[in-house]
Amino acid sequence: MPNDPTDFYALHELLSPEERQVQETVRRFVDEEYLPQVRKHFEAGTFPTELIPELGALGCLGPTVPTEYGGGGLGSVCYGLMAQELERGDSGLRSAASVQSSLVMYPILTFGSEEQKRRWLPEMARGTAVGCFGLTEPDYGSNPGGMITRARRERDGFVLNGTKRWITNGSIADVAIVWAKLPDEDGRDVIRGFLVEKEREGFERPLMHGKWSLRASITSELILEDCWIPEENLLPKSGNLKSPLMCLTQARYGISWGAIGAALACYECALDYSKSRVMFSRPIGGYQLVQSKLVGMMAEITKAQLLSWRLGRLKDEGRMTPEQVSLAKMNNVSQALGIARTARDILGANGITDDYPIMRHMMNLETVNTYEGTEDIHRLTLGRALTGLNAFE
Ligand code: TGC
Ligand code: FAD
Repeated sequence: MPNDPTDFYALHELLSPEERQVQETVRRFVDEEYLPQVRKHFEAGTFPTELIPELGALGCLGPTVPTEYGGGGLGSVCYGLMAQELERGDSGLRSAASVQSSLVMYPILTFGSEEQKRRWLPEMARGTAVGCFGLTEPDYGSNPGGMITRARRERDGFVLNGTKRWITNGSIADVAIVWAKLPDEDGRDVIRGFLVEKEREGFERPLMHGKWSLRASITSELILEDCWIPEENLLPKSGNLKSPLMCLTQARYGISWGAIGAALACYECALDYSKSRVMFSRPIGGYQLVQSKLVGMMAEITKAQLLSWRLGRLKDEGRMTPEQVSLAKMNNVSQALGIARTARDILGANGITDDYPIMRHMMNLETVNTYEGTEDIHRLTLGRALTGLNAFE
């Protein structure tokens, strides 16, 4: 075989020794520690919380955060490869790590005070504290700028009221970053980020039930009813919708890599199966139609790998744009979902069982295609960039 079917363009040659080592280490952890238990958790609708400190020890929590705050001080391709390997296990595992790294540690690092950074970042990097990110509301998903959650100034602090929904890690988080509207000195509403610790009065975090997707992940509501927090819990440098959107750009970058992991798991499974499953006179992989499907999967994985790798290099050079991230998130997740469906087809009836990981990945990818900006939202973001005409108004 002249080419590795999972790395057709020899991408590993574009990685540094450190990047390769990070990838191998996380891959081993997923194979040895996570995959043996994922079926149990997916069936029960639970997340293996005891693995969170292990993710910390592996460096998967805040890998790009500077070492002075307990982070890994690594580059963006390392972060991407971690996301890829975690999601090869399950999107729920990658979600737990990417929320912590990109949606909680990143805003604390970027918009937080020195005290907030020292208080939370080292513990979060170790996985001894967990965070969540509350932006979406029941009536404001794709359009978070319309959020209803509000803060008002009271008793040297703020009183928060509102409901956030679909919040990953909400029920297990020690602290939530809650985005809410606060009037400025001129009475104009400005979206600000607030740190709300789990024990605050007036703060409930009920678990959401009934998901067919991302079952091995905690998803919760955050309910704030006259919840008072002190002045020092405001993220002082946050301001306007741009702040949470900047966080989303970080997370979407990681998701573009993560989706490749899920796609690889499905594709490798289908490729193996096609060589051993005999129907009519030969292994089904010997039929032209099946080969065409396998080649289509491999081609899309190869393109996705190159997109994310290039994006990572641009990110480290400080040249990555949100629109480039939209393209990679939209393309890679949508292609991964298509690959999962095709892989399921190649396995026939066996493909719908939990003896194989495909259906689990397929169901997960339905969420991944929706959260962090739906496929439509990224398409419209790109359409706006190309034409200069804003479809969101
Ligand atoms: P718009 O006028 O476009 O933007 C307002 C300001 O923000 C800037 N901006 C961005 N900055 C950084 N990164 C981005 N991706 C940015 N997008 C926009 C923009 O330049 C502007 O700046 P300024 O200086 O002019 O003020 O705002 P809009 O209201 O028109 O909304 C645009 C839209 C629809 C693209 C945005 O609202 C959007 O992205 N909607 C999708 C919502 C979303 O993705 N929610 C995700 C929730 S979190 C989640 O799903 C976590 S899942 C985690 C897991 O389990 O892994
Ligand atoms: P809607 O915005 O109601 O969209 C419904 C449909 O309408 C979609 O197809 C969409 O593309 C389409 N649509 C919307 N507007 C337009 C338009 N202008 N033009 C064309 N089509 C349009 N959020 C958080 O804040 N934190 C989290 O940790 C988090 N974790 C999540 C975990 C899970 C398991 C899930 C499922 C979601 C999570 N989310 C989280 C929420 C997620 O970000 C939202 O679901 C997502 O942004 C879409 O919002 P919505 O579900 O309200 O869909």
